[in-house]
Amino acid sequence: MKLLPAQKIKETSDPLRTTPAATTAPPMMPTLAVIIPAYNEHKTLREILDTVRAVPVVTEIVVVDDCSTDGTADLLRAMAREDPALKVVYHDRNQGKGAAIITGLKHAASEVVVIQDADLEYEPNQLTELLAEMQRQNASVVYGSRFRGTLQGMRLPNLLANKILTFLANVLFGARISDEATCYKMFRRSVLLEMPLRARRFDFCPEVTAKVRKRGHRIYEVPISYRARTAAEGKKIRWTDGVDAIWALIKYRFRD
Ligand SMILES: Nc1nc2c(ncn2[C@@H]2O[C@H](COP(=O)(O)OP(=O)(O)O)[C@@H](O)[C@H]2O)c(=O)[nH]1
Ligand SMILES: [Mg+2]
Repeated sequence: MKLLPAQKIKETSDPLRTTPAATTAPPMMPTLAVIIPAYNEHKTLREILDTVRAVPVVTEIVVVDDCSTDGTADLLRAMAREDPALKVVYHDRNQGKGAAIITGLKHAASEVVVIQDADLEYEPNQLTELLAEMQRQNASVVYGSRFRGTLQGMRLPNLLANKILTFLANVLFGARISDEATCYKMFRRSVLLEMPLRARRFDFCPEVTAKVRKRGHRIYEVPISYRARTAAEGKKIRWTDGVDAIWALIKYRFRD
C-alpha cells in the first residue's frame, strides 16, 4: 500500500454521520459501550464498575477478565449475577490488555465505544464530556488528554515515554494531539471494525492511533484529570511496554 506523507492525510468526517434534522432539538446522544480490560484488579473493580454504571450516558459495559489470579473473576461472576445487564467475558489464559480490548469489542453493540482501565486512574464521569465532544464535532475519534487537563503522580520515565509517543504520533501521522497514550480513547465502533487490530499488550494505543490517522480520521481531544497509581498499587505497565509502543508507531507507519 502506498502511503501519503503524514501531513497530507486527508481528514474525513464519519461516513455514518447523519444529516442534522432541520429542527432546534439537540441531537440524540449515541449509545456508549465502556470496555474494561481487567487483570488482577480485585481491589478496585467494584468501585470502578459502580462509578461507570452511575454515568448517565453509559448504555453498555463489557468487562474482560484476562485470566486474573487474584479473585477478579469470582468478583465479576458475583457482580454479573447482581446485574444481568453487565457483560463479562473470561479469557482462559492471560493474553494482555490489547487482546482483552479486542475481545471486548467483539461483544460490544453500541454505536460508540471507549476504553476504561479497571483501576482508578481515570475518573469515569469525564466520559460524558468525551461523548458530548464527539457529538458536537460529529467526530469519529475523541481522546481524553491528561496534558491538557491535570496530571497527578506521573513518574518521570512515564512522562518522557508519553511525550515521545505523542511527538511521534504527530510527526509520523500528523495527529496534532497532546496525549497519545491516554487510556481514554473513544471511537465510533464502525471505525474500529473497518481496520485489522493486531495488538496483544499495551500496543493497542499506538496501533489504533496510527490506523485511525492513516484512514483520515481527525482525533479530537478533551482535557481530563488523571491520578497515576504506583506499581505497589497495581500498575502493570513497564518501561519495555514504552519501547514496544514506540516501535509499534514506527511499524504501523509502513504496514497496516
Ligand atoms: N487484560 C489485561 N489487562 C491488563 C493486563 N495488564 C494490564 N491490564 C489492564 O490494563 C489496564 C491498564 O493497566 P495499567 O498497569 O494501569 O497501565 P496504564 O494505565 O496503561 O499505565 C488495567 O485495567 C489493567 O487491569 C493484561 O495482561 N491483560
Ligand atoms: Mg491504568
